[in-house]
Amino acid sequence: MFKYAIVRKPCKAMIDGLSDADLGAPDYENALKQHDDYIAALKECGLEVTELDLVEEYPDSCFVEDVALMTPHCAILTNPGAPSRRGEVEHIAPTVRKFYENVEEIKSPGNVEAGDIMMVGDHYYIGLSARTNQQGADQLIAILGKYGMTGSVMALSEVLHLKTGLGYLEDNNLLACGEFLTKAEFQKYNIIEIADTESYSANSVWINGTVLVPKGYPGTSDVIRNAGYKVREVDVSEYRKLDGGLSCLSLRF
Ligand code: CIR
Repeated sequence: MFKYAIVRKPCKAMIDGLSDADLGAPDYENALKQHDDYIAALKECGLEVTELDLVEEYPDSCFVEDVALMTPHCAILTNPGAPSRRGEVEHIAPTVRKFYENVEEIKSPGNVEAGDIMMVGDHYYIGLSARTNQQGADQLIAILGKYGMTGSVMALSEVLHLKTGLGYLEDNNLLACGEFLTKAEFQKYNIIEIADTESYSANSVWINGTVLVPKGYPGTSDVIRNAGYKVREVDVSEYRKLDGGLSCLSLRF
């Protein structure tokens, strides 16, 4: 069960955020509305939400998931592979330290963005991507080991972050699409296949029995409902324009 969430209000400069999506610039006013509804959804799932002020100098700073990994035993401040995002870490650190006594750090030349990390119980899958490198993964696995947890790495070829194409729904159920459907490591899970046409929604988020699903992907909502979950749709279309998924907009712990 998760108790808390941390989010950061998007800044106006988000229109200059990193993106390969080719969907145009986000509409700031609409992004703010969507962010409010995202927060409402987190609260409906029973989370106590800490809402951080916007940080204008970092266009991608609303994607807080990438800058810290919150585990049951420690928090780990990451070191983003995207140079324009590195400074976001010092802005999240004081809030992370309020919640955790044990705070660890990934250090250069290691890079990690936590959108590349998927938690399954005490195990953490780490995607090696343009943003997360082997040194970063090695540091992370050593830190996890110190606290009795484990990690393993996985190469990514098609997606930005590991969780761009995956979502663990607990109870052995794994949402997956594209390159992840056939990964040997995942065959022990009950794979719920997401159609290529709805691949963006593979990044759906389990929170205390409810699954937050991006709005506009009816096939995914149906398949998750059929698996026995309550579904709460959240419109995050403005964030999709920046390659951001549902999970990226919060830290949940
Ligand atoms: C970036 O490219 O870093 C941001 N525009 C989007 C980050 C999305 N985060 C995530 O998938 N965990």
